Amino acid sequence: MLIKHKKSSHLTENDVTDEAIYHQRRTVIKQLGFLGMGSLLASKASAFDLFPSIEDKERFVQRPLEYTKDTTNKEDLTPEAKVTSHNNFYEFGAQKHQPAELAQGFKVDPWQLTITGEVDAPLTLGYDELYSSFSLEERIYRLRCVEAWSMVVPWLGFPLASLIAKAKPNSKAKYVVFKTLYDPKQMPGQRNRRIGGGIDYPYVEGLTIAEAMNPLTLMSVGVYGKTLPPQNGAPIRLVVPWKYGFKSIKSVVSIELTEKQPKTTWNILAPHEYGFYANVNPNVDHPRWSQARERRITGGGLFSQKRIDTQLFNGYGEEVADLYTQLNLKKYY
Ligand SMILES: Nc1nc2c(c(=O)[nH]1)N[C@H]1C(S)=C(S)[C@@H](COP(=O)(O)O)O[C@H]1N2
Ligand SMILES: [Mo]
Repeated sequence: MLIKHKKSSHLTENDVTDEAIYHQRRTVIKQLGFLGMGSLLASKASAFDLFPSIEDKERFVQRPLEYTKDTTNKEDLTPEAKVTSHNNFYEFGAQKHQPAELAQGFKVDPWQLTITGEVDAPLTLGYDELYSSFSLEERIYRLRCVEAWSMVVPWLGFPLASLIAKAKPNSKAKYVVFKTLYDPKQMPGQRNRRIGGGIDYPYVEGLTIAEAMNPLTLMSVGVYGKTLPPQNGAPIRLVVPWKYGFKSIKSVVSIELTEKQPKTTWNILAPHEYGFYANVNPNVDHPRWSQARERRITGGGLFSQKRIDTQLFNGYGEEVADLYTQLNLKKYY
């Protein structure tokens, strides 16, 4: 029996989504076990082809979602095929199509994620623990790249706050620093500066502790109801929906709590263009282009996009604006 923990209090998809989205998301929810054993077995034959192994196929079936939260007011999801084929993951090449191709053999099991630094209870999570230590939730978030394209993505994951709480931060913990795996053997962009876009690896990102503890900040292990594909940052990546996409660091092996603000990858590379905060802000242009609007990658044809206005904090002001009341957003971009 695969569906062990389902509580009657769990919402069904009908409780939380309207009719159009219900149909759009049926297959996803099927894979998550909401529709019971029969449909689960039926879906196994067809819908799980993207998984690397049978164990992975069953991962999210074993754990029902705590709840499904759509923070976009039902904007159309970007189709799965585009979410998994139009990527920025410079370790696997600086062109959008490269990660999906060059990351296919990326080995993510075994994996170790360590939480260290200004904490009383440092901890290490192995591959299986990434999926079993926390209740997984589905969160539908906008993703706004600093390059002015955007998507709407159904992530699976757990709040970063619950992970940090486990490590028991001490009073010196002011920042949270994340690092991506450094493994030039597996990552062509780390072997070759031209392929890797001139970045000094490992890729490093950071948040203030308040940003890290905000309930919107997610550690994601899946997308569209399945284990994360390598090009989206398997086995675990950060998702910070009110900041430009480059903050949402992929394939994380280390989380360190520090007293000092860290130097972060894009800020080191081009400090005038990419700040530490990187909050989505239509009123603060990139030196080389406007941030007032964005190209939303939508369903339909391969290149179908729609031009829309960019929202302050990517539309998440209600949840996060109070973090920045003391901050000059033009100076601290
Ligand atoms: N390690 C690492 N993380 C990364 C990147 C990267 O090149 N390396 N690119 C970032 C950028 S610029 C964006 S827009 C998002 C893209 O995430 P996606 O490919 O899942 O849409 O990942 C971010 N995380
Ligand atoms: Mo990006």
